[in-house]
Amino acid sequence: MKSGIVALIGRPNVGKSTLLNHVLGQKVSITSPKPQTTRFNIQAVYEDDRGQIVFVDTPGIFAKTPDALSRRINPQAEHSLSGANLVVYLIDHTRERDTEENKALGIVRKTTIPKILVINKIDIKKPTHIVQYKFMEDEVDAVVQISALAGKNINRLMDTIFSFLPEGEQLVDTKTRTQPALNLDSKTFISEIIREKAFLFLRREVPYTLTVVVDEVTERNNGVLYMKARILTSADRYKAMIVGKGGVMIKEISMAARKELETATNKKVYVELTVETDPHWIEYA
Ligand SMILES: Nc1nc2c(ncn2[C@@H]2O[C@H](COP(=O)(O)OP(=O)(O)OP(=O)(O)O)[C@@H](O)[C@H]2O)c(=O)[nH]1
Ligand SMILES: [Mg+2]
Repeated sequence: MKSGIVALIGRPNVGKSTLLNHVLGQKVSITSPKPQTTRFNIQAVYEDDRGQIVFVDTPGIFAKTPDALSRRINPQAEHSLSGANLVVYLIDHTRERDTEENKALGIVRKTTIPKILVINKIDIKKPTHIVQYKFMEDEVDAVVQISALAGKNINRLMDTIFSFLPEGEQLVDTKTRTQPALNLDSKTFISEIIREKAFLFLRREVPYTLTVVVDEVTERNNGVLYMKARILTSADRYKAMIVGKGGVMIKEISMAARKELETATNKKVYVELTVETDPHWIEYA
């Protein structure tokens, strides 16, 4: 069998997490139209009769690190490459190549492991800046055009990935772990789903001022999964926006999270969500 660790690298919003979810056929990593959705490396195991792949989804590489949160999450992508067998470098042809892209390319160039360039979002024809990315094709071992969202050419990409992986042993014993084998505990998974909904509904900078902490997950006698969580945010003005007028925003976030968590667990879910101001959350998040 073949086996190896595959790092998904690229600037924010190129579709790394969308691709991972599509490959696994299950949501393991949250996605949103806003950059910096993924904040830490997420590992998930893919298996078929060809072998086993440990995918590492990474936070998007960005050029500027203006705040403590960005400074902390930026090195994660680079770190993921240290143990990887293969890098899948994603680009978004609908956006111009910029300093951020150059930084991502710089990180990819530094590694000597095989590289696959993945041109994502080919379901979008216009706008396209694909010519700006052409030169990259000479620097990589293979190029595959895909749509992670529409599921186009994913099989071709998987074939290409397997073709570069070495023969080896199973890296993760999936029998002893829940499917899909993930490096997240259930509280972290729940907090990620809630954070995703906050990213979707809140505007401008608000998503970057918050984190989610899950305090309790209990299955009640009536079969309902009770989840108690807090959104921590850095200032009172953000708290007011997260709560919303008459509590409409927080209600919307918890309702959307509940729906998705019910689908994921196949149980009735009750989410009790509150908001707290805590300017120091970044230090211990
Ligand atoms: N049209 C189109 N949209 C896509 C495709 N892949 C991803 N997207 C969208 O692009 C946005 C960003 O996707 P993510 O998967 O969150 O991107 P990411 O690279 O993980 O972003 P970060 O975690 O912030 O680094 C989401 O709104 C996705 O729905 C695609 O193939 N086609
Ligand atoms: Mg992501």
